[in-house]
Amino acid sequence: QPVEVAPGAVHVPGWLSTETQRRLVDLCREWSRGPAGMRQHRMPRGGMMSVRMVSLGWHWEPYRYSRTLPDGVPVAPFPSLLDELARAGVADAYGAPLPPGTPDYDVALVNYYDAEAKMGMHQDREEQADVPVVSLNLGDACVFRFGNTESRGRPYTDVELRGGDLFVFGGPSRMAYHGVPRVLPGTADPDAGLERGRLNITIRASGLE
Ligand code: MD3
Ligand code: FE
Repeated sequence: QPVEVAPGAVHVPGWLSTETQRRLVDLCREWSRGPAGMRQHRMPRGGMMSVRMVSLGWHWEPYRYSRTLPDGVPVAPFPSLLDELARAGVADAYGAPLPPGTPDYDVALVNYYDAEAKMGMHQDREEQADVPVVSLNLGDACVFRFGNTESRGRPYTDVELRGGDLFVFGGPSRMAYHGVPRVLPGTADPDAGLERGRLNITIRASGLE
């Protein structure tokens, strides 16, 4: 069932059971509460991001990871459940577990997209470890744009990511430009716990500390 979109970029549609999706949506609601909860951040060039985020373990700020949010509030801890899910996801996507000695997963970014939110084309290159990024998708589907390693522009491939899908980005795909040009409102499975919007949990190894 895994589909290799590019070398090291593997899409596994329907990987999360409905029950696990509901459990993750509940956890995202918990993580969203409190002083270190869901926020809208400023972009490197000054505008506000349309995506709302919760950072767990570390917070990405232009262009480094920090243990504190921009106002000094400590980042909430990284839940070990997400390390377990990420490792299981890599094993299923690649057909083999991560090799022994691979650094642990220690960062998760929970991204919430309302119907209008989008994310521009960018690379994720602040991590100091070459460990595949794991993306878990909940709620509404979106158009995910997977590009090349040279520029934000063409060639790129548009993939529809739906609630319950897993995507793993490792090897040569780890440094590819990628973004979310649009959400597809009203496409969520009503039984999967999120009635509106899209949640994406990206799980990474910072290689720090
Ligand atoms: C490919 N998030 O948080 S998930 C991000 O749907 C981010 O919220 C998007 O891009 C989202 O940085 C896309 C898929 C994703 C995440 C990280 C990657 C793809 C990636 C890192 C390297 C290559
Ligand atoms: Fe990214």
